[in-house]
Amino acid sequence: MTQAKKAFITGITGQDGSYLAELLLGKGYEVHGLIRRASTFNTARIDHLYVDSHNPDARLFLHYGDLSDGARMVTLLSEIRPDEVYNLAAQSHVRVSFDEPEHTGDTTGVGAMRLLEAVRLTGLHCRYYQASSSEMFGATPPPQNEETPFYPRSPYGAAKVYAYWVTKNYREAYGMFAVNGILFNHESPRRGETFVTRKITRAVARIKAGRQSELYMGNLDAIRDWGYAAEYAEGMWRMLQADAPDDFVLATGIGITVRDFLEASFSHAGLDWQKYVKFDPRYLRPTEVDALIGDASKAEEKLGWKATVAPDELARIMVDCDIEALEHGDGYIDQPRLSGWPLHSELRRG
Ligand code: NAP
Ligand code: G4F
Repeated sequence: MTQAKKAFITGITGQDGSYLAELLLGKGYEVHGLIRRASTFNTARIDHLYVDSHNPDARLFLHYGDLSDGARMVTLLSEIRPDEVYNLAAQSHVRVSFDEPEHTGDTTGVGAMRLLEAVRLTGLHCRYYQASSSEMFGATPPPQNEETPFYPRSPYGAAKVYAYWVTKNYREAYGMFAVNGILFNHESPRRGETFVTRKITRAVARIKAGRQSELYMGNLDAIRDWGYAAEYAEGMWRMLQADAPDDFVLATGIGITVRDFLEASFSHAGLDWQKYVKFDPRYLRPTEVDALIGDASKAEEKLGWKATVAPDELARIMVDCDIEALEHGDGYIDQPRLSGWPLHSELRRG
């Protein structure tokens, strides 16, 4: 019998980590995830995947650790000996990175180097995925692809540029199979509540239910290329299955404004956004990224990956799920709605 492949995911409790864990378990992997110790549980996005480790069927294992602790990365990698490492952990909020620049640089930037160095020190021949970001392009106008110069506009963007280059450097210096997935904004019903799309769709559900009457927002003119996160997890995995390590953009190629996303979300619930949305300058950034629209033709050509959910359809999916979540209360987890990808129904809630 061939042994199951082992994957190690940092950031497994986040939006992308939960979809990636689902995908890999569905493909028969043994999945190991890094979680931070907290005084309350922070595993809501992966609870539906968890089987007690005493059960012989358990294939998801969680380990305490933090990207700020390089020694822990070494001990964990030596114990687990994964075939694939996905570095998704980061302080991932751009606005927050202006408030916590040092912490963001330490986890989002130097954290990647700690993990790469741990791979090197343990001598593992594993494949490494770095969660790079379209935020690295910053002020460089769209469309952006793998050749577009970086011009980060936030401490977060600058930290991701460092992580991108250190990943490339470990590939060139030590011959590691280390890749950068340069992902444009991708969202889902599991998106953190303070990112703009989820803030909007959650507000729509609450306004519809009479639980909220106003929504305070910042810059409505920013353009983003919002795709569906579950599809992007498939793209990450495909990058690590390629014959040679390379860097890839994943995006839908469609850019819409925050205002357009408001319109799509509120109108789907039969509401007029202009009646509820108010301006609050606290949500502006000292430097803004005006427009991100990706060109993912390299991923389509070399990986056979193409986004199938457009931003307006995504808004409708998220509004429907937020309305459903309000009705379900605690413990609700969305069902990935993938038209073109293999489904893993055995992992879903019945
Ligand atoms: P997310 O929901 O904010 O999840 C971030 C994850 O990182 C969480 O599991 C968090 O753990 C963990 N984490 C944060 N700091 C850590 C630390 N010091 N040590 C260990 N774990 C830590 O982010 P996401 O949307 O899933 O994004 C995944 C990755 O892709 C991130 O690196 C993000 O920057 C990058 N990215 C995201 C997008 C996007 O549009 N979603 C686009 C491009 C790139 P807790 O649960 O304990 O907080
Ligand atoms: O949803 P956002 O906070 O996402 P942002 O800044 O684009 O960053 C996300 O995507 C990056 C990829 O490009 C990731 F790397 C990063 O980790 C993160 O996932 O803001 C989107 C836009 C911005 O222009 C922001 O100024 O929405 C604008 N916005 C307007 N009002 C708001 C608000 N953003 C937030 N979070 N909250 C508001 O009230």
